[in-house]
Amino acid sequence: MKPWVCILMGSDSDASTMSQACDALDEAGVAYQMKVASAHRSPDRTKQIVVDAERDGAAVFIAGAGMAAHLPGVIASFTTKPVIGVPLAGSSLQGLDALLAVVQMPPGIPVASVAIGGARNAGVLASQIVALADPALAARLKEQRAKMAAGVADKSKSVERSTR
Ligand code: RP5
Repeated sequence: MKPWVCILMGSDSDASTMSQACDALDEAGVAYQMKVASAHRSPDRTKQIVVDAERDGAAVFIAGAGMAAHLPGVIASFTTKPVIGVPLAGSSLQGLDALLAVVQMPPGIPVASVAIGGARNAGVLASQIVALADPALAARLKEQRAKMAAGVADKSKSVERSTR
């Protein structure tokens, strides 16, 4: 069974940000599924999806939520696979509420957090975790880094100025 990444989000209103995780996984060639499951509004559905996903070979979970963002922590309570939380801005606190909810996990049930709205990095990090057991994927990720480095030099050319 080829490892894949299970992406969950608290609401369909999170989809435009969370799809950036899919973009990163597409670029890396890592399989995924993305669904809505709320820690508060549909706790039974959330548990079932996590249990089924782990049984079916999910290697990493990515969970995005805003406000009282308990979804990543609840997922982590149902699995020992790594869980990456994506705190989302969607309230008057602009994601700070979600960030604190995601990172302040009790000892023994960790959730790794990316930045507020950092779904792309969640996809990259999940790819790196899957690559631990996949040398071909690890090589592709190294190629992506090399392209990124070349891109910085290109961007510099368009803004470089000098008086010497
Ligand atoms: C959270 O509440 C969701 O993750 C979303 O970010 C936020 C608002 O949800 P909706 O009211 O848009 O469904 O659970």
